[in-house]
Amino acid sequence: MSAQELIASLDALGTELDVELQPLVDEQSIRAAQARYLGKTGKVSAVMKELGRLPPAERPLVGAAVNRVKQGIEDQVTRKLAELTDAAARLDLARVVDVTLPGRPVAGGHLHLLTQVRLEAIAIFAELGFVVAEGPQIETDWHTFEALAIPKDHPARDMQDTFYISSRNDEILLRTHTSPVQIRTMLTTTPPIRIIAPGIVYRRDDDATHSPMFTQIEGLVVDEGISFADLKGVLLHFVKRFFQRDLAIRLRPSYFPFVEPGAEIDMQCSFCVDLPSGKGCRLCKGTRWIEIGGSGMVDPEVFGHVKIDAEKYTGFAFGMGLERMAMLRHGVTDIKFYYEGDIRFLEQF
Ligand code: 2NM
Repeated sequence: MSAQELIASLDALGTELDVELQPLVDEQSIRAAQARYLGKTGKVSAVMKELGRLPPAERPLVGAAVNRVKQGIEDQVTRKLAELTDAAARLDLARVVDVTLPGRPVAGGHLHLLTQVRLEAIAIFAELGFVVAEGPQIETDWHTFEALAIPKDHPARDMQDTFYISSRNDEILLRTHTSPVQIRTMLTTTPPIRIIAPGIVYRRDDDATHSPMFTQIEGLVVDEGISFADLKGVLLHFVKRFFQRDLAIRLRPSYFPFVEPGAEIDMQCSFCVDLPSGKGCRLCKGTRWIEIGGSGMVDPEVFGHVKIDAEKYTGFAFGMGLERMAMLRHGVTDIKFYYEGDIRFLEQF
């Protein structure tokens, strides 16, 4: 064979091996194929034996081709073995991981109990035609106290009860109720007004039943001919809808500087209403009534501050604590549970 013919037959070996390797699926047979080409009695060695018959000048050319083809064969075998390990690894994985099993469920989040209760309360009042009003949590003394006819020496204004933002003046504070929202609405809106003001308020209070930060929902209606009967009708409807049963309410005379007359709102104790007449329960301290908020007819002095004609308009207002409402609805025993963020508490609702 000429040098040219030898090089051509060497090059053909690469393609030949490719065809041989294709169907092989185990290392042993791949190694055997490798030996058939590169082994002592292999196809490459056979070509090399021909080398001696060539004129010395042509031998280096064919020698270089032998080395190139040998390297090529090594590479083909290495690649084939790598493919095999890859496939084996995938097969192994498929054996230990059952891909048909359902996935691990991701725990879905939900709204905080207080947010749920707030939205439910808003929805009930919305059915009655109320719209939500909001305002800043950092307020002025005027919107929080002065406009509500709360006198300068009233205990609510005391440093003991109110968080003031600056120690040098008493003008800027954290609102202690959401009533400044009603004041702001009355300043910018002409009656009829029908608003509900839910939101966070702050007081210097911290014990088992009081948190320095809590949530209120207040309501305000101002129009011609609004009466105390309208107030009672709205509150009764709210309590029945919120607690989903036919509970009675009573309005117990009480004093707030910004309403006249003013009343505390009591509802029948939902925990012992079904017990045969008698002693009541721990929650209502045996009275069978539970206080849920305050209310009253807006004092004409408040209308004066917000330039609403008290000769033409009357109005009622009320306020309730949402933490307490949620406690009564869901049997929560300590106000601190709302704010600790303990998932074991939160996920129950
Ligand atoms: C309460 C109880 C009674 C109230 C009054 C007003 C306003 F701005 F119209 F005068 N807003 N909220 C009010 C009245 C709030 O919460 C215990």
